Amino acid sequence: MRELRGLDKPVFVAVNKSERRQDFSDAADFHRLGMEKVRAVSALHGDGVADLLDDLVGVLPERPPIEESPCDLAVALVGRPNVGKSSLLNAIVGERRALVSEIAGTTRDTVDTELNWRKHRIRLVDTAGLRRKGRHDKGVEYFSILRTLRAVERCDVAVLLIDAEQGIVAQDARVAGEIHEKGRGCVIAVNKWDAIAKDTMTAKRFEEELRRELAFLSYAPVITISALEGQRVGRVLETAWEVGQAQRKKVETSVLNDILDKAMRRNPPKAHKGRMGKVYYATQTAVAPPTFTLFVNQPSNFVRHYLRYLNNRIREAVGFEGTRILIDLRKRS
Ligand SMILES: Nc1nc2c(ncn2[C@@H]2O[C@H](COP(=O)(O)OP(=O)(O)OP(=O)(O)O)[C@@H](O)[C@H]2O)c(=O)[nH]1
Ligand SMILES: [Mg+2]
Repeated sequence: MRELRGLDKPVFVAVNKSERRQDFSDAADFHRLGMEKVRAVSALHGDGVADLLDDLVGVLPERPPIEESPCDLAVALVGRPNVGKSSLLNAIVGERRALVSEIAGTTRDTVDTELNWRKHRIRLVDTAGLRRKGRHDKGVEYFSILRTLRAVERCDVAVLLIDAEQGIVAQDARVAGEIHEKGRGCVIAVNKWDAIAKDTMTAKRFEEELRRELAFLSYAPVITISALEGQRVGRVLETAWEVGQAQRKKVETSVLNDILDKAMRRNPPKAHKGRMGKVYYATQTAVAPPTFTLFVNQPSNFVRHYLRYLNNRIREAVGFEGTRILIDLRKRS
């Protein structure tokens, strides 16, 4: 051990054959040897191995970004542990690619799967579920969150899975917020639809609850699915593709200005400091998410709810299902 310390590298101690020990009182002995990181593991049964791996991952140097093979669409499957992300991946791909189990936290790392779909190349990214705070899996939890955020960052469209049995929980809102903030496309898939008692109102009521809890994602299509039975899993991919297209859609400047003219004539912005708000000219300046720059006389005339009104009119006229739309105001005198 002295030699190991001399190397000036992080050292971890794995105390093997610990499967029979309930409390790990011997750890103190190992700490006395000057080793900071001591883990009781059982190579035979797998106890503690994941935690050890998390310790190791924690000291790895930042990797340069991985060169990703080009694809037409990257879809991330995100959601709380056990919601059925890996099951959905398997159902879409049609074979058992990812490990599925009833133990929350089965998927520990992000797994990419590429598939051909209608002559398009699609990358599906299975993620580790965002975990609730737990005393024993701090490390696991932290890295799961980081991985989810990273998966959202590098996707075009995120499929947010919600558990039909559990309803919407705080973690769902957290991931949803991230998708929205990053301007990624979003499809909401309510999974385990097979497992709940249903009447004719169930789907409607569930969607109402969703819209209330995740109001900012009002643009995201909702699909009720069963990854287990394969119900509507094809629709998920199809919808994700459409959302991806919507994200990259470009509106011609003349069309855009027509939409805005009409909307403003129907419902002009309130005068501010005695002046009427005017849009001289508008143009789409970005895609994914679609961003519209409006050159106006007085930005202060365009208050938040008025921008929402214009936003909705653009959405109505063009159809941007599954994607956020941004309006950017520029003052032009
Ligand atoms: N009834 C029902 N059970 C499902 C469905 N989809 C998944 N499950 C079950 O839910 C459990 C978790 O499924 P996974 O696919 O491993 O979930 P996950 O989201 O990948 O979980 P983590 O990797 O732990 O984050 C398993 O027991 C699945 O069989 C579904 O549509 N209906
Ligand atoms: Mg999984």
